[in-house]
Amino acid sequence: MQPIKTRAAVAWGPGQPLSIEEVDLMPPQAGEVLVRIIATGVCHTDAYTLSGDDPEGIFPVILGHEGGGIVEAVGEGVTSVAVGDHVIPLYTPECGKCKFCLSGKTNLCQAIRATQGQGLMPDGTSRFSKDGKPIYHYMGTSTFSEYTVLPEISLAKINKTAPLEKVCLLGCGVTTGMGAVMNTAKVQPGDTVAVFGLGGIGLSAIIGAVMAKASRIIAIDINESKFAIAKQLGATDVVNPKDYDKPIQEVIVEMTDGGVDFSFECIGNVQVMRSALECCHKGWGESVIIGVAGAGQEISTRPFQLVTGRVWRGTAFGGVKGRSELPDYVERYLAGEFELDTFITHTLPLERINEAFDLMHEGKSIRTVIHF
Ligand code: NAD
Ligand code: AHE
Ligand code: ZN
Ligand code: ZN
Repeated sequence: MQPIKTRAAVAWGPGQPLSIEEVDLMPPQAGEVLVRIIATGVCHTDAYTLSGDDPEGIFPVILGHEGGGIVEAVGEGVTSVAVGDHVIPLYTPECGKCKFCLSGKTNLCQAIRATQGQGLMPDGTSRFSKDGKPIYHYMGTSTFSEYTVLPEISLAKINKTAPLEKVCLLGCGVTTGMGAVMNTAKVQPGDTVAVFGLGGIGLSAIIGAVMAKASRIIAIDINESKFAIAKQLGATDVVNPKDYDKPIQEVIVEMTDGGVDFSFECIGNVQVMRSALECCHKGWGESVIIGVAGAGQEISTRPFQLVTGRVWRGTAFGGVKGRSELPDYVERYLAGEFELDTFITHTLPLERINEAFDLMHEGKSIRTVIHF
């Protein structure tokens, strides 16, 4: 197979708008797959890396990690996917063989984590270039390109009847929020829950809490325009911290007779992470960090918060193992267990992808889905 040209949104440097370019893409090498991306969501993590706050951020790069696509070609030795298969790219791959995959304790496969973090394919090189100069991959997925190359272990093969322009959201946001509640926290019927931040992740956590039959779901955001959707999805209470002259954790502790059973931080704000921990019930409350914080930022609390039984944990991709478990999320969507339309507040062609970032920063969108 010869190299091809592909339309892609290139991030040439931190803080710069993406630039739509025709770039060169090398064919898939051994163990790699060429995928035609049909649609991709824009997640806050793309904006985080574009901003320059990501310690692993590297430029020039093709961002995007919430895609849905169709296999166009396979490299030597690829057996688990074939041309025409519908796939969701995985920034958390699943090799099934590494210590992490075999542990049964985590979804954080480490088989290719080092090269992925350097913006490279597992052989240490990039498939993307422009005028002979390499452009880096992002999170092993680079879905802001019409065509992209991924390792075979970074693809979940899904039901062909699923609409890719919707289930692309299961490539990150929706799976992360639902999985954090059901997989990481394992919320049980009757539990009380607080969700901080009502973007794509927080709203998906609300869906997860409803599915887990939580008795109370307190949705917290400083942007009240998010409250209607939160209530529609099942939040029982909505709270704006700006309405109170005391710390929001005190407000929630008072509302819940001592604190919630579980809280979820879906923003990436280290002060809010502290509030999320401290609004948990003494003795057993657990707080799950989902939000990604900028370089150099650290969390803090009084150790007494943990001595007295609160638990602080975190989750990536909702603890979901992409190849073995994500196809079932697609089936559950197809079976009508949850919906995705509410999340897709905007759709745009690739050429207008910068508007998706504007909408996110202005707090006007939940998810913009980009079409190619
Ligand atoms: P988003 O921008 O769509 O939503 C964030 C929400 O937080 C907004 O509604 C905003 O109004 C609200 N918010 C901001 N500051 C607040 C504050 N001080 N108090 C209360 N609410 C506040 O973002 P998203 O796409 O939903 O992503 C949320 C976070 O999750 C980001 O940090 C993202 O990088 C991270 N993330 C992590 C994972 C993971 O696997 N751990 C996966 C996806 C996203
Ligand atoms: N590169 C950042 C960390 C970014 C991060 O935590 N990414 C999450 C996924 S966010 C998806 O929207 C993740 O999967 N983390 C696990 C991992 O191995 O990257 C940094 O701080 O260096
Ligand atoms: Zn994401
Ligand atoms: Zn592995």
